[in-house]
Amino acid sequence: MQTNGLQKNKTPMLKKTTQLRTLIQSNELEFLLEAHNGISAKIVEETGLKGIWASGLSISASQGVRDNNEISWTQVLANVELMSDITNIPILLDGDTGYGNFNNLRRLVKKLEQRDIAGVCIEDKLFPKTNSFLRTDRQPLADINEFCGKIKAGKDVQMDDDFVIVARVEAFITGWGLNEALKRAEAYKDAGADAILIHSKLSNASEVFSFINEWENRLPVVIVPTKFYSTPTESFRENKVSVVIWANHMIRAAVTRMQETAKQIYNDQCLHMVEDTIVPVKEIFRLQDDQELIDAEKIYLGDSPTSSVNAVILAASQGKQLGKLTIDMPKTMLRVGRKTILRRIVDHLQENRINDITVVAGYKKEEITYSDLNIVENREHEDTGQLTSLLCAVSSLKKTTLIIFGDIIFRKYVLQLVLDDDDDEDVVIIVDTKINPQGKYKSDFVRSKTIKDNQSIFCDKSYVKEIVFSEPSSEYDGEWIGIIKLSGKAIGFAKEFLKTHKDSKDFKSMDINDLINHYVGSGFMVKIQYITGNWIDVNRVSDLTLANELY
Ligand code: SPV
Ligand code: MG
Repeated sequence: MQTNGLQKNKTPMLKKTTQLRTLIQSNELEFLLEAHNGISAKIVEETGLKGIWASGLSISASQGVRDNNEISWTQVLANVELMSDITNIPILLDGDTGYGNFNNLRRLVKKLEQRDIAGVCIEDKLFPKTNSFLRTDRQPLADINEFCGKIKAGKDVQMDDDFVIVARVEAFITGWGLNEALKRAEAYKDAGADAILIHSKLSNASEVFSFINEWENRLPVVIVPTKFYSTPTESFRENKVSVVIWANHMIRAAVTRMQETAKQIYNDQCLHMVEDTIVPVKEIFRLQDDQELIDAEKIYLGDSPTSSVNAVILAASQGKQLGKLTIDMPKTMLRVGRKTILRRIVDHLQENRINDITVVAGYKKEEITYSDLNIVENREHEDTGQLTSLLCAVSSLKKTTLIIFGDIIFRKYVLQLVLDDDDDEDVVIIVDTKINPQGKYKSDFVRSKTIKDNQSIFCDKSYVKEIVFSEPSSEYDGEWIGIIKLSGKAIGFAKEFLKTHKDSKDFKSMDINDLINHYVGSGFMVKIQYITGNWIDVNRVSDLTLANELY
């Protein structure tokens, strides 16, 4: 099977189970750090730590519930699956008591293996468990035989020999002494456990060290120094601890920063003070590995018919007829509903995967602040026409270029009509058939010719005979709305036209309609795609009012 670029870049890794087994059996002191969801797991992995503790306490806390098996085991499973999906280091799940008896544990092990979780730790208490630092005097221990049966059942059912089962001894936690702890550890070892987690609630490591001393490394020992955090790590090393679990520090760190941030936002009712104290959104995208999706899209989506199209939006004019509304901004930046006119056009383009967008700005160009656009300037916007603006964007006339007026609002399908037109013509324009002959405002009206095409299911095709800037009249076939697609020879023609005419005395007053007529006069077939309504040219306050009603 042919591989693709993404898979080739993957370095082969050891199985997660093998990684965890190696870590537990290594002669060095090793560490696991708690994580409770996908993003915290990823953050743990990025530090270089070799493994993750999927803490029951932290997973519960992150959902706002108690560490008393209040969330179901399948909810835990779903959570740990997401953690595993996003990371390459092994996860040891804190499986509490195994969520029931031996049979429940069998099912848990099966489901964990299916999700690439490297191991599970089970504790010798009763379901539903209570956290080891709460009401410990009232916590009964599991019957030794019953717990051994559970371990055996788990070991019997695991498919991968390297899957790890850690048996957690809670004898110290519940007030039993060293002998009980040793007795249990021994039994759990004989039942097949891969390591013993010896837990303690003391603020020093005396209990765990006394256990280790007697235990003599018959199985690797795992500890959780949440309460005896002040014991130096070097002592753990000297005492031949195998693995230290930092069990809840990611959730506690998150809670600290969330409380601070929430309080600050509540007090300030604004974001100024917090913005620089938290990660930028960009960092979230990085953690989510957005880049991988960009790369994958290149491979799997391929070049869609529109991805090689770019756009030029002519948005240099102030829009004086809009009066006060355009004193401080160009009309392209006026809002219609929740979005500016320009943003609406850009969104339609981007929805069609057109991301190479150039805007020719002029009046109050600094008001056009969108960072995803390439802005060029027509400095002479006050006394020049559309072709001067187009000249400012001449380097943006590429393979297939859409030119769009920056003051029109149109429905999404209008853009699709012109993009989907894959006939051979190099110039396609959108024309509205609806003309109000009583209308008083001048616009670009079109006279067309129709050519019969019996080959096509759409039969007849319409082409521009002439485009005239004039008062409306029924003698025209429609109104050009200000969207034109140029491709093939039409691109070179436009560049040549701009070059040869730019110094002529009437160039300053020339508009795109002049270019269209030059296309027609030079033998280009300027194809028409008709629409009926569904767009608004925002020239006056009444247009804006209408646009706000409709969009
Ligand atoms: C956990 O992290 O959920 C643990 C360790 O089981 S402790 O909270 O210390 O019991
Ligand atoms: Mg726990």
